[in-house]
Amino acid sequence: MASPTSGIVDIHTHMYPPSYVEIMEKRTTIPIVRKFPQASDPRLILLEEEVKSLEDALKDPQAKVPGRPLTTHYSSVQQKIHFMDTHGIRKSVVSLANPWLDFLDASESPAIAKKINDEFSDLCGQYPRRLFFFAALPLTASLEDILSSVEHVRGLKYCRGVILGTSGLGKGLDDPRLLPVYKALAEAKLPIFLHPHYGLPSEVWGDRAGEYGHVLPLALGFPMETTIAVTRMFLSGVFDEVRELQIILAHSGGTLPFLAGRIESCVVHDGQLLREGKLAKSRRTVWDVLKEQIYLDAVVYSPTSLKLAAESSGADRVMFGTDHPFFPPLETDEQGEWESVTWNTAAIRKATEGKSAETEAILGGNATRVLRLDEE
Ligand code: 5CU
Repeated sequence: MASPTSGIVDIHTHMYPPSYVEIMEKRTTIPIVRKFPQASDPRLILLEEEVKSLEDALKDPQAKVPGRPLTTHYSSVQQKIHFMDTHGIRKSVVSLANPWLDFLDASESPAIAKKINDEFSDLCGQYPRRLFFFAALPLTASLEDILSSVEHVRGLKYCRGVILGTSGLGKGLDDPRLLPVYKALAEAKLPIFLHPHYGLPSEVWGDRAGEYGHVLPLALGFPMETTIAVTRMFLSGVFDEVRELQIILAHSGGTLPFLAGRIESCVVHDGQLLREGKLAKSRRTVWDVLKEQIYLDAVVYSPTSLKLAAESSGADRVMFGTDHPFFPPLETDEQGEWESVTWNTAAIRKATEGKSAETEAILGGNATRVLRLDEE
């Protein structure tokens, strides 16, 4: 077992606290938790691509079980600490997993947000200096309620930012109605942790998608969703309008580091943008925003990709993450080491070989500095 004092910080690690699991148990559509006679653990069904297998399993007890097993890794804080100790992780910034509060009615989301954020705060309080959290916002509620929620979470001792999906108030993150929320978050010094959930429309995966398991929606749909969301933010001018806004992108920014050059080229070759006066010499490029307002997690599983992330944003802006409890080992004991974690630590060490200050920074130093994890 690795030492829990090695200074590794995990900023991409999720939980569904018990009250959120209870909500999912009562639901009839995704996100849903259901028991099936053909499986010992209850199943957690989250993604649009899993709906067909949910329907099949409800009709036929011989059918393949849908979703993933809802093990203690999803909802037990003791299990989180065990996982951290097993992988030498000293501190974690835990967040509610997708789809957060996106599916709740406006009449209930503010109260549920408060309850869940308080629950996260209490869980962190059980392990001071080891656990912090990104809060969830009730984005289906009124602007007034969302801003009250920001006020509430900024007062919670262990809160270090908010986790946000890409839907915003229903029209994406370039929606001007979100500007007051971005301004409130910037003013409260709460970074956004931007995380995908919706992927791409199922049709793009083709007729044979069922043969390929979760690979297409998770390996490609998730990162493209993030890339599109943050590019829309960039094009709409959000980053110029709210210069203090800080955003951490899941999965190393999706494909943003790889596509930033192409985005820039498309911008400067667009006649409409030129006519509208949006191509002034003084404009900030995607590269500027990547280096000034964007942080990237290191959940990318490859030294080649990690080098690109670190070069795009700066090695001082990339932060280790695990995506726990997703991607457990399939053939070894879940209480032992997870390959989905060791791939990422190995990628960081390889990508920063010979530059130990960068290795330490990405594994924990950056998160500690940016998210104030040495303060209690
Ligand atoms: O396996 C999955 O579906 C997921 C998910 O839903 N959310 C996430 O963060 N990682 C994997």
